[in-house]
Amino acid sequence: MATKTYKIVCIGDSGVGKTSFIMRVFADIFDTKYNPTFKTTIRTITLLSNRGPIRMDLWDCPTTHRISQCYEEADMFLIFAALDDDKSQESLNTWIKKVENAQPDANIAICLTKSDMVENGYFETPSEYSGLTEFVDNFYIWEFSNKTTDKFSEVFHNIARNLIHDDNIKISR
Ligand SMILES: Nc1nc2c(ncn2[C@@H]2O[C@H](COP(=O)(O)OP(=O)(O)OP(=O)(O)O)[C@@H](O)[C@H]2O)c(=O)[nH]1
Ligand SMILES: [Mg+2]
Repeated sequence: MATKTYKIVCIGDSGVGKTSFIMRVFADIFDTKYNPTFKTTIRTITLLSNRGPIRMDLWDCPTTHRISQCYEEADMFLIFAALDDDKSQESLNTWIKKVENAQPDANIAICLTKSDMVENGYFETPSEYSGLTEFVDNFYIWEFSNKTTDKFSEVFHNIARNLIHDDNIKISR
C-alpha cells in the first residue's frame, strides 16, 4: 500500500517567514535575503519516525493565490505571523476565517516566527498576540526562529504528532 502524503498548507501575510520555514525543513538552509513568493511551490519531505516514514507536501502559497486551489484537501494549515510584526498578527483572525470558510473543521496551527527578533524571546501568554483574540484557546500556537532554529525542531515534532495522532511519536530527523 502506498504511504499517504499529507498536505500541509502554509499561509499568512507576506514576509513573515513561510518560505524560510519550508526551506529550513526541506534543506536546513536560511537565507537572510527576502525573495517574495509569487507562484505556489510544493516541497516534499519525509520525516523518519518510530511509526514509519511520514511524507508531507509543504505548500508555499503566495498571499494572492486563489484559495480553492491551494486549500483543497489540506490535512493541516500552518498560519504564519512574525513576532516582531503586529500587523501580521492582527491578520491572523482574517486568515483563520478564510480557512474555516473553505474547510469548517480545518486542522490549524499558528506559527509565530522571528522569535530571535523580539527582545524577551517569547510572549508569556497567548493573549499578548495582537491577533487571535477570538481564537486563542482553539489552536496550537508555536513560536520559533527560522534563523537561529530556536524551538524549531519542536515544530515538526508537533506536526508529526498531530498528523499521526500519537503524542509519543519519536522523530529521528
Ligand atoms: N530574523 C529572522 N528573520 C527571518 C525569520 N524567518 C524569516 N526571516 C526573514 O524574513 C524575510 C521574509 O521571509 P520569507 O520566508 O521570504 O517570508 P514569506 O512569508 O515567504 O513571504 P512572501 O513569500 O512574500 O509571502 C526574509 O528576509 C527572511 O530571511 C526568522 O525566524 N528570524
Ligand atoms: Mg515566500
